Amino acid sequence: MELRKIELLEVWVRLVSPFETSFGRTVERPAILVRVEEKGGEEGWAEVVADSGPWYSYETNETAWHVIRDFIIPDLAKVSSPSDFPKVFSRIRGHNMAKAGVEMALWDLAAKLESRPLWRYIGGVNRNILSGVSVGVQPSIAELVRVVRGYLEQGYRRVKIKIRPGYDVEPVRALREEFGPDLPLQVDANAAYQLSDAEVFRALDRYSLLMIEQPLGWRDLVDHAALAKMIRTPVCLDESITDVDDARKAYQLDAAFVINVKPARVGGLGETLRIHDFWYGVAKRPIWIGGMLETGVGRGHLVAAATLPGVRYPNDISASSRYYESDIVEPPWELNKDGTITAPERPGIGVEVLVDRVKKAVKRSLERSLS
Ligand code: OSB
Ligand code: MG
Repeated sequence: MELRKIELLEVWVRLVSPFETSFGRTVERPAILVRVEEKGGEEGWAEVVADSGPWYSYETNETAWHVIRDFIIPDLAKVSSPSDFPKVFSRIRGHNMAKAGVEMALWDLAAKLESRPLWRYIGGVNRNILSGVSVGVQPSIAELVRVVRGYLEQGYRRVKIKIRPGYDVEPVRALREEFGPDLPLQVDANAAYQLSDAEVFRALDRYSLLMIEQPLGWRDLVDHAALAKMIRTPVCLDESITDVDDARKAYQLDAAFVINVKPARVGGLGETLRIHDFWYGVAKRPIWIGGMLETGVGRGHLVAAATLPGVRYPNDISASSRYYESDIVEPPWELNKDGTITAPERPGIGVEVLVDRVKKAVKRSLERSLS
């Protein structure tokens, strides 16, 4: 592919309800939409998910804008396929969300140039992906039960709740009491605990959770390995895995049974595939695909990744309506009655970006010619 142009469009999108985790509360979030265009006029789209503050990771929408504008765009013309991306930008340490935003736009473009759906283009096999829902910390246990019941009625196949010190065993106990032992249930601590909180994990261990996600430090592997030996519940890593090398080390230390792979966190779809091929293909362990409250644009890349054969648990990929009043793509992402989302057969991510709506809402933009 010969790239002709790149555009960045930053919009702020408001969630249908606030999303609260151990690191903070999100009501509205920035999304930097990336549009690349090649010489024949074909386009590719993706999204930078970095939040307004360095809470989940050190990146923000400001650092991502800076890194893309000043360090990625100047060398972007050297890239002639998405798989070149890591080589060309190997000098840039970290900033995976910034990299992923551009890299994934190239994957969408590459698939469209071959008139193939992105999920088939990257080797996906399961067209109907299992959709789970990630439920933020709620103001009360009664409210949590009510919110979860609503999602189950809509058809979501698995529930993940956010936990933090003081809001952990009690919400899990309440959900088990209300919905029984068969509800596929898991928890995500977003690195809010320490190994010395072992008592909490031993208590959670009695509730047959599918997994416990990122209980300990956001860069830790060693303490997670120690915790994994103490409990039966499988340990899942999110924040701690930023590339395939981290995955290899996690395997060597036995720090996790499962990885929540977020394409944005690991620098894009290329690294997603490498982690998949190692964790599933070599280590013979399962992955699933996590989200960052993406708009319909980023959701397209998540859906594609979730069709990979090593995805063995339901994903944090819900319908557009779970996040936004009106999404910025057409058609919006919908949940089937059986709790799956169907990967489209249209080329690329398979949804049209509502460019007029985006341009009306845009907070800042940048356009650079690449030829
Ligand atoms: O830890 O998985 C996480 C959202 C923002 C930041 C971190 C996380 C999450 C989620 C939501 O859990 C997943 C989704 O997009 O539905
Ligand atoms: Mg997580």
